[in-house]
Amino acid sequence: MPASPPITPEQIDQFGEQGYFVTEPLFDAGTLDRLIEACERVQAETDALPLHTQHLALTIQEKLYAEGRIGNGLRVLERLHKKSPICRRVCVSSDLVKIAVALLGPEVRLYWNHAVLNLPREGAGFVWHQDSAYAPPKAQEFVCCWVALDDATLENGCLRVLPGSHRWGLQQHRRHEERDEVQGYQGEDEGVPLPVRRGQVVVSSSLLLHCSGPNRTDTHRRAYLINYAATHTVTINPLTGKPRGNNLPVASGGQMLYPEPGP
Ligand SMILES: O=C(O)CCC(=O)C(=O)O
Repeated sequence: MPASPPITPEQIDQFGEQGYFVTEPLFDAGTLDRLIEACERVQAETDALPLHTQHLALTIQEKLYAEGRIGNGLRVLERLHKKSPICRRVCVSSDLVKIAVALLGPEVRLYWNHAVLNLPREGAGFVWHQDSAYAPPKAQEFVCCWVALDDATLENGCLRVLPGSHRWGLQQHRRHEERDEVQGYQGEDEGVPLPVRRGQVVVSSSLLLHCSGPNRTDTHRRAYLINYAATHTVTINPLTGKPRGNNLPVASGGQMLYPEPGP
């Protein structure tokens, strides 16, 4: 029997038509607090490394942030499933896997996960982009789960989406002049803001154009992003001979491979 998904038929329809939907809170305060603690620990451990070691430990995107080349008051912490048991548990054993199975089919892999910390008063947010533009091969479509670790508001930089833009296919992305980000939409449409309470999840197609706003408050706006792909769509990296991304199977035959309470 396939796992019963914690989403409604209406949400599945909205995902198909508009490219996203917003869940009710899926995580309790204890889990969210533990995720925040994990982010703080990983951030502190990275910052405590001597700069040359730090740079060896960082991914290319993290290096750009560390060097201030993105310089927009954001911190990105990647591959948290390898650095924190609670992050791994959320990636492999939570309702998110059931949502991914409902949207992608019975064979699902964890494709990528990272936390975004939009810093108090400093964070500028992300420019319009499709997540597929960051993920080779460029046109791959996967499912992105944006888990709010804090309430996300218009003031602190909640997500904005362009409903239906996932149907436009992969847009040409140009490097932003001031930030080391790519931008896939230059139009006038301000999109739809998605303020959410902590624990709610914005589930979107990786082809949906989205951005986030600046943080004009004195507190953090943090989110944990977990991406899942249908196993057959994950391509092989010719350099390593291995499937791209985090490459961790999380569901097979429609069943979670690590049902609660986690491995
Ligand atoms: O959390 C945010 O501010 C947006 C993050 C985002 O769009 C991304 O990492 O692709």
